[in-house]
Amino acid sequence: MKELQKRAMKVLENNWKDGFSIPCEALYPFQWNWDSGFIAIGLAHFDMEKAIKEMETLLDAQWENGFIPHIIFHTESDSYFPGADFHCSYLHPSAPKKYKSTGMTQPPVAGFALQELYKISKDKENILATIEPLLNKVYKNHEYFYNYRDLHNEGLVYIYHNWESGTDNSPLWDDIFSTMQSPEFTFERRDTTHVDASQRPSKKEYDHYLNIIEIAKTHNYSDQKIAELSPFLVQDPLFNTMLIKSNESLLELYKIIGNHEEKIQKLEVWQAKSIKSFNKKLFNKELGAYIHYDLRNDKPLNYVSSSSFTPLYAGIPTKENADILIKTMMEKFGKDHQYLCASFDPTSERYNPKKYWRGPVWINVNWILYNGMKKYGFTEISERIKNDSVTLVEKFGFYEYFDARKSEGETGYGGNNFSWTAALIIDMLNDN
Ligand code: 2M8
Repeated sequence: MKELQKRAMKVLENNWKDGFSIPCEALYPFQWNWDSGFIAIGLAHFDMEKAIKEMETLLDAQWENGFIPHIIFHTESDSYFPGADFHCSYLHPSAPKKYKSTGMTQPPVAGFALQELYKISKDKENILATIEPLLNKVYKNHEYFYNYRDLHNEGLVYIYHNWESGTDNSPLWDDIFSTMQSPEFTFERRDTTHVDASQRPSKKEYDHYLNIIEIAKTHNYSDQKIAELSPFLVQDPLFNTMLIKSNESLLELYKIIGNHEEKIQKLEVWQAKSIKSFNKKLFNKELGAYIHYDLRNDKPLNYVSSSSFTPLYAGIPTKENADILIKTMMEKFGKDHQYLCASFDPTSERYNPKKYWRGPVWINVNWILYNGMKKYGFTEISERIKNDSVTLVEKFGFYEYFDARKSEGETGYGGNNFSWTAALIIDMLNDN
């Protein structure tokens, strides 16, 4: 076994907290939704029991209406803001009494994460029986999305907060925040006590983040009211790709298991509608990339980010559009002096190579792109993105994010000993 894999396993072992993993010490001391899915994939390579437990714990926090929260506050900790007392998920009538959580969600990775567990497992029969009840929860979650988050019944679901996107402070959101008059909140930041402020969002941005939550809380996190009133309402290509890929995983697994006809039919209808609208509404030919759509202000957000290329992972683009995507990526993000793949267009004025989701490379997105490129047969570039990911981690450690500029990078950024970085490096090292 490679030395790097051993080190990665150690990171995951240290971040394991009795039933779930934290993304990293101090900076993120609770369970995060999409982190858990990626972490489970890494765990599955050396400890399947923990991998399953990670998913069970996440899905145990599901609400009665199918919703799965973005953070589950299993323990008390004052090293993170905003905590359970700010989010007040109990305001929603469907929230369980058992867990404190947020009232927002994150990219729905659980479906494909469970399929990865199935693929990695050596005992196919056993794993299918174990994950079947979990798949049913994920199905219920997708039902929630299509029932409550698909405003125009077009198969594209919205997010109502930038924290739901996972790409928290992407320059994409600047246009939306400029339409908002958020009050100045008084609060104590905790993230900037763990990480240099130059690598984190600004106070003004946090005011917007808190403002959107306050609006949702005023209406007890009612989906209907949020759709009506939230100043942030976006159809995000990364988020919808995760949903479509997870639909596909549910379909494939249900077909193997058998006796799930009704669900299969429903999934096929969702899938066809989603993919059609996705290509029609979110592909921008001039930019040669998928874009986000601002539903609140009814306009496309015409920017290229690493999210623009993720639809490859769910087989959404035609072969012709896949070629266009790769061309755009190589021209803007893939020059010899750059590691793939910066999180935002390096040729844009808004690009910041050190600041969180405004430019740095993230290993979870690289993993999504790696698998997407492989699917379409772009072998050379998929190998490059894997090698770039491994090189960055070998050089700097298991950081949260990295500088895409080869000349500038002296260290990784954000949290260190970061779980999904470790987990997905393990998965890529084991994929030949
Ligand atoms: C980051 O987000 C959290 C809020 O959810 C934060 O900054 O406090 C994002 O990178 C998000 O995608 C990730 O899931 C989370 C935990 O790793 O950290």
